[in-house]
Amino acid sequence: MIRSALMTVMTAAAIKAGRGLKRDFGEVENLQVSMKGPGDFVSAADRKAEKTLFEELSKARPGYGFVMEESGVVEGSDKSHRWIVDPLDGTTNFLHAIPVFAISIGLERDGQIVAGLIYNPATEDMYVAEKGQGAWNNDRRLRVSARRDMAMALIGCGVPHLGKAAGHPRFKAELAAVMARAQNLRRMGAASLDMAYVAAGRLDAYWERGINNWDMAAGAILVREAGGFVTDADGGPDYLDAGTVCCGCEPIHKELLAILRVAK
Ligand code: LIP
Repeated sequence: MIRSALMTVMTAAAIKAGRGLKRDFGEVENLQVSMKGPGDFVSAADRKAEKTLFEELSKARPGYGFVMEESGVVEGSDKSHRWIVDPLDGTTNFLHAIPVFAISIGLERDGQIVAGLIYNPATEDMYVAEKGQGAWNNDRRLRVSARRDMAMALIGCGVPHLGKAAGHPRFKAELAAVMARAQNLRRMGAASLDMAYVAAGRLDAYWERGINNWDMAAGAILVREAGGFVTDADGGPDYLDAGTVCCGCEPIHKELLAILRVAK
């Protein structure tokens, strides 16, 4: 377990915001059958969680900047630090009352992610990592998978939704190529949890295109502190800016990149 002042701050903020999300998630299950549906309700839940996170983190670390999914960029007086926050990652799962969603908080210091937290309030699953202090799931130390054989590997992925039809041809080519080599694939619907599962060794690797820095920031340090590798989906280092990610244990990450590179 990480017992730093920083992780205490991040954990307290996530748990406070998570209480509201957990309550709203219970409501969403009732709204599934209503004509209006839960759309607006989920947007309100998302914004409420973000407001709580902003207030709690600002109180504890005044001056830090923010990059947030709903409210965008808030410049801080401390130009070295910024929080990269997704208050509700896995929005579509939440909307459909599927308990696979998370609060994701990353802390960037001088351009490097130095701490991350991913919390699923529906399952009380808390994943934390801090530079040099390892990656943890509640009080279990995390290590990436030891698998070396792609034919035995379980690979996470992200399916572009209907509104991202431009990405469908490339994804279909990549999916076909990976299906021909990996044991199987999984589509969880929340990038942060996909990366937490890679850090926990449950997934051997994961890739996705068309996601945001707030989806990846916390997951990236979790994977690295668990002994894994993180690049963009083309093998480059600037995944947060590229909006794509490929991560995993070293041999499977390397082989997955090679498969994606030639997928046409
Ligand atoms: C989601 C990601 C997911 C991706 C979805 C969406 P959101 O983030 O976690 O991996 O496939 O398109 O971007 O929108 O739920 O915060």
